[in-house]
Amino acid sequence: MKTTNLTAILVASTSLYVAAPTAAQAEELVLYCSVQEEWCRAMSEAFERETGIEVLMTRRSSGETFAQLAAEAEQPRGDVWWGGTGDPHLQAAQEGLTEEYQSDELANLQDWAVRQAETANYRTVGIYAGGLGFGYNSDLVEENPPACWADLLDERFADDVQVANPNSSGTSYTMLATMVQLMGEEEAFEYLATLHNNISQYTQSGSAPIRAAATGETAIGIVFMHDAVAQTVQGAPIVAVAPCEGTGYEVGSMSIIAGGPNPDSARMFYDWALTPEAQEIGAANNSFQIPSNMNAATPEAAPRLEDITLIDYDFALYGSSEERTRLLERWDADIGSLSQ
Ligand code: S7P
Repeated sequence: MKTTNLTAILVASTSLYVAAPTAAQAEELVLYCSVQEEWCRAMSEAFERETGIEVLMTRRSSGETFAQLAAEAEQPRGDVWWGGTGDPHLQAAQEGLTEEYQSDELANLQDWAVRQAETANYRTVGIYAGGLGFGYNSDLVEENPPACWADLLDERFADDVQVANPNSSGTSYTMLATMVQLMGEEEAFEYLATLHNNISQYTQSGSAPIRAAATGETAIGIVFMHDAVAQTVQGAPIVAVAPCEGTGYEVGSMSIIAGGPNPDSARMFYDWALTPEAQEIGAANNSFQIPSNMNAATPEAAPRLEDITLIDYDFALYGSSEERTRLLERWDADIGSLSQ
């Protein structure tokens, strides 16, 4: 497997020269991957072993990958976008950046995964799910640990909370959309402005805050609960929390990029990635989401959706181009502009 260099990708995507496809390229797959690097690599290597098709993989956060697809729309360079939160996959579908495809494996998927496909007219599909929450370092927070979103506003956590920037991170956009749905938009932005007083850093990647909490750099990281659990499983003093007021969740998704250079490889990867065997690669690589294939084993450590108070997340609305663009613009104006 080759992991493509980010600079090379950016140079390639702005170049006016497009090489004609060759026979050798037909045996390649250009994979844009938005889960943890370890899982991206394991998936790429397993697909190579399975098919002999060489995988050129790049890992980027969900919002960044969406931006890359949009930037490359005239000359698509990628074949499949695998993983990452569902909202930007839905936006990509609406904007015609991804291609309609229905796999035979659809019949074996959980309802939430099929609904995701239906919402996008089959231009994307759900591959896993997981609830949003936060994690805290129990060595740093020994008394009265936070249990609710409201607790994160406590002055004792000044400069001790991290969350990602919602422009680059699907995790953080899920939080923004969750707050708007939980509280109403005005109250949500008031909450985020108050929370800002406790934020030490808006990271680029969604899971970076919990890695920082694991090393003691911060006390609390707002992340998907499975990303917090991944740290606990590796021995860090991290406790994952499902916020008491209720919370949103993601339907992690996969899409075939419209006009990509290797459409046959793309469909092969898509079908394979929906099989139980491929979906079980996550748990073996420290990723604890709920797989979308009903026949795939759910990792023992995975936070169960039925144990979390979930809101009825409106994926169609918050994954729409208009609403995602509008909310991100408002976040930039109201929150991103505040000094750190
Ligand atoms: O770590 C796995 C995971 O949380 O990462 C994806 C996420 O979109 C990538 O990080 P960003 O927040 O930086 O976009 C999630 O889909 C996935 O569960």
